[in-house]
Amino acid sequence: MLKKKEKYVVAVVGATGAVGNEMIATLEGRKFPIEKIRLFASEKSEGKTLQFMGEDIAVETLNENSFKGIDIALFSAGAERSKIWAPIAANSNCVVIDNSSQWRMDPEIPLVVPEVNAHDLKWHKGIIANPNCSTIQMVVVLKPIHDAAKIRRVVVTTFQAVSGTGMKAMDELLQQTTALLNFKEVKCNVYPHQIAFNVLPHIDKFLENGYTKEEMKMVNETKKIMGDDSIRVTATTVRVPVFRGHSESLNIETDKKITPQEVREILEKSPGITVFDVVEKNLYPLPLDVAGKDDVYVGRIRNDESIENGINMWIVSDNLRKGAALNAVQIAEELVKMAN
Ligand code: NAP
Ligand code: 3JN
Repeated sequence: MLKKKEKYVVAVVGATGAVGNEMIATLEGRKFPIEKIRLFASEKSEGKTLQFMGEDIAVETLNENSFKGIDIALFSAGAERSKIWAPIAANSNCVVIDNSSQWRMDPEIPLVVPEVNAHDLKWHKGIIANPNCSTIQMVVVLKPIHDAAKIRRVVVTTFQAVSGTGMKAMDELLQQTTALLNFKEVKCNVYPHQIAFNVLPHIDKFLENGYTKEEMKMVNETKKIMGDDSIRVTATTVRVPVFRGHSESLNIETDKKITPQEVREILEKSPGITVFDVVEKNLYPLPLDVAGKDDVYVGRIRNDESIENGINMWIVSDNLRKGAALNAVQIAEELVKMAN
């Protein structure tokens, strides 16, 4: 448990990455009460410095004693690193907020989106898991609807930005686009196919059931965060040539009838959501507009006319902010509120 203090020693593990960079910016932007920040990355980054509050901070590599004196560590260095280092950190009385999939489905570890299940933070034992970006933006919207009209089934298709894959993927989209516009040959290193001017129905590894790991993360994580195993979820996750901002087409079936207007009113009152739905003026959320913003944006709210109790909508959120860094920092803020 976090001890109450005026200011905390905070670490970012994976500080040089796409998510780590955003974590540093989010801690700074939200004025998180920081006494000292420690930044960790791989040996490749030894000698690098990163800026925090106008100061140059040296990037360190991890060792068994790294977490001594650190109150909170935000991890975004991948599941293998989390598997090794999160328990070591927790044993040093450091609370870990882990962005990887390593601990998400462990029944001993809470999986938290503060707008949905901040109450689960009460039972953490030193490690808290941050969900997958596509799950986070979906459950922020599902929860208030579920409270008003129990959700039976969700059919979701995602349109995910390349920043979800990290720095190298953003570089690959830039390189490929530049190459194509200059009539040069395209190189594919990160994705199995060209991503520039293309759409790939494939995120993370394929599993035996024909789904990808990303799709099954959305199915399983949603049930755990919502605390309801009865919600049926089916997902198709797709990579699109967008730098930042994941979009999702959501189809929801509820137990009882709920109208698009009721959904609009419920979502307008819910935390972390902006309804942006003025189709007469061609207004709906777009990743270009939502990049750099905190909320989950919802538009195209309409009846599913093919079933009795169905709603369709379009949701967009910044995958590096609410999908990763912001959610992790919001968890840290909740821990600070709960500290004693
Ligand atoms: P990225 O841009 O490739 O960055 C990876 C980071 O991990 C870099 O800082 C890298 O340091 C660091 N790292 C690698 N090996 C390390 C080691 N042995 N010790 C310490 N640090 C090490 O990837 P990213 O997009 O930021 O994603 C990082 C991780 O965050 C992912 O693997 C995933 O688990 C998680 N993630 C979660 C979400 C979500 O949906 N919530 C979204 C994206 C990513 P160097 O620069 O020194 O190599
Ligand atoms: O691809 C995306 O848009 C989100 C990617 C998330 C991700 C990337 C690499 C490893 C994860 C994740 O958060 O589930 C992981 C992982 O930790 O398994």
